[in-house]
Amino acid sequence: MMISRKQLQLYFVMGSSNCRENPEQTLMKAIRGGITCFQFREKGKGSRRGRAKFELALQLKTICREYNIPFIVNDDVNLVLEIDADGIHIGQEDDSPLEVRRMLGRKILGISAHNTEEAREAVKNGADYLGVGPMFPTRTKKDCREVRGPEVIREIRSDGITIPITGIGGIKSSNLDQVIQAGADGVAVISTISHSRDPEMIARELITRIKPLTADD
Ligand code: 3NM
Repeated sequence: MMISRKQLQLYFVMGSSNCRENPEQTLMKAIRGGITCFQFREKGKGSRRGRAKFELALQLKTICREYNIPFIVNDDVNLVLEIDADGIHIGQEDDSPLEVRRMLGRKILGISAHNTEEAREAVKNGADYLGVGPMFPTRTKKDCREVRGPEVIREIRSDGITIPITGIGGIKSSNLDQVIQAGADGVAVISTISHSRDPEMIARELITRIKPLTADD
C-alpha cells in the first residue's frame, strides 16, 4: 500500500505514556482536529506490553479505521500482522527493512533517516515514506540523534529523493513552516498534540497552517 503526500500532512505519533488522559480520548480529539495519519508508538516508562499493548493497539486501530486515518505501528511486525494495521515505521536500529518488507507485503513501510546516505538506503530498501529528524530539540525521545534541523531535508531533496517525507522532533505551530519549506510533505508530532490540554484545537491549528504550504495531491 502507498501513502500519499496528503496523508502525511499531519502525522500524530503517540503511546499511552505520552498522553495526559486516556489514549483513546486523545486520539479521538486529534482526529476531530484534523490529523491525517496516526502511529502507535508504545514505548518508554510505564508503557503497555503483551496483551495490554495488543488491546490498546486494536482499540486505536478501530478508531482510525472509522475515520479513514492510516494506522501505522512503530517497530513491531508481529503486532502489525496480528491486528492487520496499515503499516509499520522502523528506525535505523530496528529490524532489517528487507525482512520487514518480506513479512508485510504491500503494507506501508516508513523508515527513519538522519542524512542523505540513510535516506538513499531506505529508498533502495523499499520505504514508502521517510521520517527525518530531529528537526528541533525534543524531550520526548531520549536517544535522539543531534539536531541538524530542516537543512537535512533540503539535502535529501537536493539528492533527488522524491518519496514522501515527514519531519519529526520538536515541531510545533511556530516552526513547522521551516520543515515544509525545506521540502517535507508534512510534519509528525508527539508532544505538541499529546501534552496539550486541548489536542483538538492544537491539531486544527497545525493542519490549518500546513495546508496552504503543501501541494494538494
Ligand atoms: N523520532 P516530539 S524525534 C519519535 O529524530 C521521534 O527520529 C525522532 O516527539 C527522530 O514531537 C522523536 O514531542 C520525538 O518532539 C518526537
